[in-house]
Amino acid sequence: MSTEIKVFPEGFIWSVATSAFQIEGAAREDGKSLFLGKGPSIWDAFTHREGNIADGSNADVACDSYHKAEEDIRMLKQLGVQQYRFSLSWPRLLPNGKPSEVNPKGVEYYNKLIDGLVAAGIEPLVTLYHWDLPLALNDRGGWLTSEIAEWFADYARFCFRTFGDRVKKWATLNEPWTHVSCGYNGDLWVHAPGKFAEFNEWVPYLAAHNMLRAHAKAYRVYDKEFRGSQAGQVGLVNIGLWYEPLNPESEADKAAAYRSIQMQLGWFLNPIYHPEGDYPAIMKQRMKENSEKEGRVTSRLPEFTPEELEELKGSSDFLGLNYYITYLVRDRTEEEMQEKGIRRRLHDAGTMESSDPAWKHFGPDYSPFRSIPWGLRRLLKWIKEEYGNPTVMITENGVPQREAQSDYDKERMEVLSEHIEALHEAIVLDGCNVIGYTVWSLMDNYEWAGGYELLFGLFSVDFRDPERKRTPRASARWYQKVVKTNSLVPILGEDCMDEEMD
Ligand code: PNW
Repeated sequence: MSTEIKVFPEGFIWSVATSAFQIEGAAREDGKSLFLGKGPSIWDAFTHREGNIADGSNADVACDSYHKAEEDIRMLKQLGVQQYRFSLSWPRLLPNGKPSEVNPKGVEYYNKLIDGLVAAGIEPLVTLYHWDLPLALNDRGGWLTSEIAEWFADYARFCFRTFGDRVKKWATLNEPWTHVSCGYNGDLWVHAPGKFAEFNEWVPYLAAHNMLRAHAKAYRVYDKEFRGSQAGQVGLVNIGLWYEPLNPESEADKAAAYRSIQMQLGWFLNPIYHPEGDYPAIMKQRMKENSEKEGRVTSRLPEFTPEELEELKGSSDFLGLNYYITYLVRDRTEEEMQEKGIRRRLHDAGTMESSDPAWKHFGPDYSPFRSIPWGLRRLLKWIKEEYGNPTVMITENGVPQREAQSDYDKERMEVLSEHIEALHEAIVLDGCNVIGYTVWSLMDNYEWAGGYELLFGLFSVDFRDPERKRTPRASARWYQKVVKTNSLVPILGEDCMDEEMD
């Protein structure tokens, strides 16, 4: 790292993130059977089915944040962050997914949290959907039914109406790419709803299609019914993987990297951010050719109607970007295309992905997490060039550790530092329009299929303690200084653990 002090532009937003299912617990609170309390989500069902979660755990209690709003706010105040990104649990608010039944206790909990944040001067960035679909809606087809766009728009309207007087930043969906790739295909991890793997040629594309339609509808609801009175912003959050050609001299590998990016991030951004709209041309072409080769008469990639294309275009006031990893990618030869059991994504893009063994790896063997900070800079530059330098908020970036590792989390400070430095370069040297940065996560929480094996918190949580005691790690103390000085400060020595965090 260079020694020059990296100061961020005035007004830069420092933030931390969580999501409802991963922290709240209280999975069956307030009388579910009468539909007066929280309804079950696809993740409640999934985690209670054997064999789905690495450590066999569930999130019935998780961080117990449903009962600890004050404590969570206290931690945020300690960090001094300007923004807190969290999500609303759709089934907690609307137990059967529809606004015809509202759970008043759920509304109460989020009111308390939002009021507390506003009183503390911390701006809420609220994600409407972070993967916890009401089970009742999944039973009627979930993301595979076209009706869900309306169901989601109704839920969004309910949230804008209920909380929009105080919430001025909304993200409709968290990472549709991950939700459909893992939830409907078992790529990377197997996630909820998780039983469609046998139809994985087309199911993820249909789910993604409906997620995009749902996003656009919710955005237009805000436009028409709330923007005038509430004057907030609505965006969506995507995960961006960066793809570097394995052999930078090879035209075939460069083309493979281009296809990979367009068929991952472009899949979700092109319809919204590209002046031409719709799915990326290269993706439509690949999907059509693949489908023809398979003897199909229509492409596995669904088509938008002209109205939907219009509704999607420009339907985002800011782009939430999550960044974790980069892959090396090369072209897949014709022979390699014939292999059995190729991952769907790689088959459809015609690519082979790998990692450089020199990249630092975190967590158990199955974990994809590695440190490639320069990938973030290249990704941001690509977004700037491809979509005309839109407003970007980094809505997640983080480093996992195993439970046994100490609260002096030197590695997390180092790796976050390197990413913040790359981000600074993207802003100052490349002119990327990035307005803020968010650490995943405020505290250790339920890491989906990884259970409690991968812990991302600036605060550790003792999951064996009924009180779920939270303790600031060194990285919390360090991030507090970054936020306070609006600059990248050196990581802290072990003696920082001797003092109380102020
Ligand atoms: C995010 N990848 O998912 C999610 O938004 C969080 O809920 C989650 O806890 C966090 O990251 C850590 O896993 C990811 O391809 C999706 O590398 C995909 C990747 C990483 C994270």
